[in-house]
Amino acid sequence: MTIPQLTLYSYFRSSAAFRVRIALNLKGVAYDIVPVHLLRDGGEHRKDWYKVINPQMRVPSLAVEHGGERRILIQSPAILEWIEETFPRPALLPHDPIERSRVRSIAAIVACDIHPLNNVGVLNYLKGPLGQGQEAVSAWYAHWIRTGFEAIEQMIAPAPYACGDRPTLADLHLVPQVFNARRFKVPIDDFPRILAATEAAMMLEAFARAAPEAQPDAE
Ligand SMILES: N[C@@H](CCC(=O)N[C@@H](CS)C(=O)NCC(=O)O)C(=O)O
Repeated sequence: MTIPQLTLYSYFRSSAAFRVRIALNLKGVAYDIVPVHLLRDGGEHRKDWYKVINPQMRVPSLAVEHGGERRILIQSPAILEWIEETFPRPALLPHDPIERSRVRSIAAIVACDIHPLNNVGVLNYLKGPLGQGQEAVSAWYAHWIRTGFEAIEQMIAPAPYACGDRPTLADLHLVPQVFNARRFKVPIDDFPRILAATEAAMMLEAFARAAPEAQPDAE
């Protein structure tokens, strides 16, 4: 198979982009990064040049160039599926369908029930049009992380990764969400399983190289 040329539109602190960086690193696939700053100058993701790439004006986006054709993928779950289907090894899902479903459910708690409530646009809407102060916004942020983590903590038994002896989509979602929690000083010390799985994953070069501080646009 000819390997497509990949360009990831990323922001170092974006946890959705972090998931995709981990997946590409685990698969050993090369990619270029084009940083898109979410705060500078009103947000580069809102500029016309980026809107052409991603009509939703969010990161990540993944440009796939192959045989003279350039296609853009958006939405990290859809991008991760494309990565898994295009580069099947190492697999990011277990073989057993029940286990696959468990992994997907942990990923979905993060991607569908925590992250969408806490992204930049939502927090700005709380602060701006809804007139909420920093204290209320921080409480909101912590509430949704802790609510999701309470469920995930009961669903995993690190061995050493969230769902067994290999990193899966569960770890790809969990680790960036833990980074976000720490950045916003959300108390998570009472989730020892989540912390153990995160620590194990971060020992892997693929995760460490995807971390916000290792990015070319890190500040
Ligand atoms: N469901 C989307 C979420 C993407 C998303 O919200 N990305 C954030 C950064 S982590 C973003 O671009 N926020 C910009 C904004 O909310 O204006 C995905 O998983 O790709």
